[in-house]
Amino acid sequence: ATASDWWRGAVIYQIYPRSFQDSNGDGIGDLLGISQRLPHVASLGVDAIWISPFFKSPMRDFGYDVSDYCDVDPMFGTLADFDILISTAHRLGLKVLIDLVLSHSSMDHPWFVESRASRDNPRANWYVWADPKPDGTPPNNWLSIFGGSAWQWEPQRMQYYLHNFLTEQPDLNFHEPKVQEVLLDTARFWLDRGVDGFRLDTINFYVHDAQLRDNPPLPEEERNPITAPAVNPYTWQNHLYDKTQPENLDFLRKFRKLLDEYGAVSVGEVGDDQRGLEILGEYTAGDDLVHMSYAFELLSDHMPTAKYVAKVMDDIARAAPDGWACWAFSNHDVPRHGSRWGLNDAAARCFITLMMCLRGSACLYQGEELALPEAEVAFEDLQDPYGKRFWPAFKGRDGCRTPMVWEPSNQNGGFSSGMPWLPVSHDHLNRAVSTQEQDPAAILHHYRHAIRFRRNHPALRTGDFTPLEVRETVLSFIRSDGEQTLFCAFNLSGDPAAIDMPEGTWRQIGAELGSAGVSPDGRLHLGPWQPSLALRT
Ligand code: TEU
Ligand code: CA
Repeated sequence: ATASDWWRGAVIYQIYPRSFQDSNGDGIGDLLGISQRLPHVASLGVDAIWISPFFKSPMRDFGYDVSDYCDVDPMFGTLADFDILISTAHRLGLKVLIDLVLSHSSMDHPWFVESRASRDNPRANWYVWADPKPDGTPPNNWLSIFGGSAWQWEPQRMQYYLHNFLTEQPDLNFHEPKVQEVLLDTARFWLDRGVDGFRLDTINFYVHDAQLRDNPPLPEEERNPITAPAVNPYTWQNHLYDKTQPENLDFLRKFRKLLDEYGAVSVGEVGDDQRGLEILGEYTAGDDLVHMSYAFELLSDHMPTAKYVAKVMDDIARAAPDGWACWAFSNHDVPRHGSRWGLNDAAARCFITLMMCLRGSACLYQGEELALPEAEVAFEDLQDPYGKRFWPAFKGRDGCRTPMVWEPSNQNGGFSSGMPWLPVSHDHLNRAVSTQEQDPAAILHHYRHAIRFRRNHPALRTGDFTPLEVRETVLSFIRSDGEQTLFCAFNLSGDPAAIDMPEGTWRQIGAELGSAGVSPDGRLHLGPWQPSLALRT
């Protein structure tokens, strides 16, 4: 692997800036706070950080609605604070990825303010405008992920505009070349400031069907009853036209050219329930599109079985033989995986060890290394507009966005001397960083061991993946880069399991991860949630 290939097999730590560290007591995390806490991140042994948006924004979607792409929101600090963050991170050996939300802007962005004012201003077609149907209803049946029609009426123009997310997040019109140009310029602005790359929000939503054709309904047998229209009929449509158009690739190619000028990298978020891995393959194939694609398969509602993990690895090998995934268990959009999957401590340890042994890169979400459970957030404290809209069927995303806990003594967990924007969860205080630091048996240390284990084994970072034994709850596989070959086995259950070692001579490794050794009977006897790791000699 070369230095420019650092992203292959990298571990990326996601920071949600509102909730990481507040440096000035206003209850909201900020860039200086992040800089203060970066030594903790570096101590985990990760390669990079991904910082969720900190750009100027009215915060209707907490920064995923940008009103100035080239400035820091005053709530988070200044451009000078960002420069400090970059230099601090680089000094600590961390690469910095920032989160570009190019598919839509905030409705407060000056471009939209101008665009909405009339049908003949210079930015009139920078957003997606369409006439109503003769009866006044929206131009087609496209739906917003956050509920309702994807079209919003604008009385000034007497037209509808498209918003795939909140009505406050109008979609930019990628069919307009000037829009593409100006967005590439914003990326250049940050590259010139020294970022190492980008997490790109919702890249398959960039381009829409210019003919605005209706999406067909999903056939009844393909509809998932759990994502029932009681919450949002979005997933019961076949999204042929509102997203994932072939022209997305043209823009991504231009974007990649720019990245290559700087040796920078990209992680593209491709959210598609119906064609996820296939699109991942398409968007990361070759070396002229995104480097990696953020995969949703391990963000599943239910705990992945060993069989499911094997199937996902098999599916991706087929659908994306030249592609590169970035796996995640948790992020700022879903309930924390410990709670989502109902994991005990042993299970949580086993899953991170497993992730560090999978082919692909990995994103960890702040607080995951502490095994924080999902926080209970009362309706009165709710901040997420998505949650407010669908409560109580869907409680929104605040439960995974509560502040980090650094010290147990302070009532705000060391996050802020003021009143935090979301309450610090009481259940989190006894898992604070400083508490776990003092306890060698704490999961925080396990995360460090697992991340270091991957770092120290090139075969885990870039080697190929060959499944050996796949059962419902037991999985073994080989990772090999030609020079180094590792055997990895996992018991993803609370019951003991026995498994055979493959042919050859092996040396057991990974004692610090609780790796099981071969028994006198020549087999591996795995305890509950126990891995076994070995190196071919
Ligand atoms: O999320 C995109 C998004 O909503 C998908 O993850 C979606 O949940 C999935 O496709 C299920 O259908 C990104 C950000 O992560 C999120 O915080 C923002 O709210 C959203 O974009 C809008 O910018
Ligand atoms: Ca602050």
